[in-house]
Amino acid sequence: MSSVIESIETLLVDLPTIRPHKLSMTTMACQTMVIVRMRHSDGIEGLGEGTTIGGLAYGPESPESIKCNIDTYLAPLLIGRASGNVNALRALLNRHARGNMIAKSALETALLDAQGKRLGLSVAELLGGARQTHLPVLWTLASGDTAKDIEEAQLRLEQRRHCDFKLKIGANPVDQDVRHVAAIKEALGDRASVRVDVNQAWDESTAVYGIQALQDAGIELIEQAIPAREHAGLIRLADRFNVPMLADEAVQDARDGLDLVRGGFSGAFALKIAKSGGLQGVLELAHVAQAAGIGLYGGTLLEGTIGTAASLHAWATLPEMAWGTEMFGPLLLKDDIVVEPLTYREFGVELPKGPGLGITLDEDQLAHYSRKG
Ligand code: MUC
Ligand code: MG
Repeated sequence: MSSVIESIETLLVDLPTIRPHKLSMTTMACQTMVIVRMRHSDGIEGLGEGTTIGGLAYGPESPESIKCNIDTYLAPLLIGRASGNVNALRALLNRHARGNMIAKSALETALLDAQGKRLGLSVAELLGGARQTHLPVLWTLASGDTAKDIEEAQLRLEQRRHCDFKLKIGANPVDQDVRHVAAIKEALGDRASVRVDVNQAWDESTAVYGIQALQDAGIELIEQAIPAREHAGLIRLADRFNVPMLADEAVQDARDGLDLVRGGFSGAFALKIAKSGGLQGVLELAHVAQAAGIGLYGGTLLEGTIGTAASLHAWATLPEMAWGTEMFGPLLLKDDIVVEPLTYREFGVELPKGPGLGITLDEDQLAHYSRKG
């Protein structure tokens, strides 16, 4: 008989960040990942990760709710089912559980990792094959201090680690944020592309004022300036300014993408496996964007190595993305729970080689950082 899913274990893993990471809605000193270990009757283990930012600060799922909902509702749907048909299992989860996109993403990742290991293929190969194996990666400057951010950016440039920078703004009054961003852009000049992420913090009139000033300062991309559900406002901002708008929280899945496209949106989409419920969902959104001529950006919810590797396998199947990626999550963490970290070099990251995700857990590190009790 073919393999069946025997057990699904979830672990909360707390890893400290290398410095406080300040966003408009929270400051992170630690990242909590939900690690999924899915064991199958053929002895294969699939790994997955479900991660968000700042407990409930970023979205409706917290690490604790992800773990609880997998353990209580989602794992029982999967246990005892045949392992290999990821499409059927994804449909089953969607039929019986609404929302919970991060939890579903973690489970789909574990299913794909296991299937890849079973067939001797990488996840990118399972998805049709990689079109790129070295993906550009930007760095987010979010120390909360202008001088420190400039120093950090200069170091990353010297190391040839990153040459694109995203600044987290929206926590301070708009004039203060604009001064901060303009000072960083001026210090870096043409050596770096500087973008901002407002994480929904402005209303539309503040956005009109702030974006005009940021455009004048030479900022290249404005991410999610206004609340997620204000699609019409985002379309108006995209029409009004030359600097492009990047939809992040506004575009969770293909349906959101289609709504924005139908409304005449002309900016770019941030893809995240966590927003779309996994790799297949995020690729559906990517395909809507491609059909509409919308530029793509490979986004993160600051996942660790497993979630980052899963995202990379999905991005690798796409043509080069117009705005690159921000798959730097593991670099923001002081330590890791895998045997071999991802390879960051020449302003980007290498796609890990399979089978599956191409990632092996370090059991001692996992035990050390797993939440006890
Ligand atoms: C977000 O909204 O883009 C991505 C990079 C970062 O620093 O925060 C995330 C979330
Ligand atoms: Mg964002």
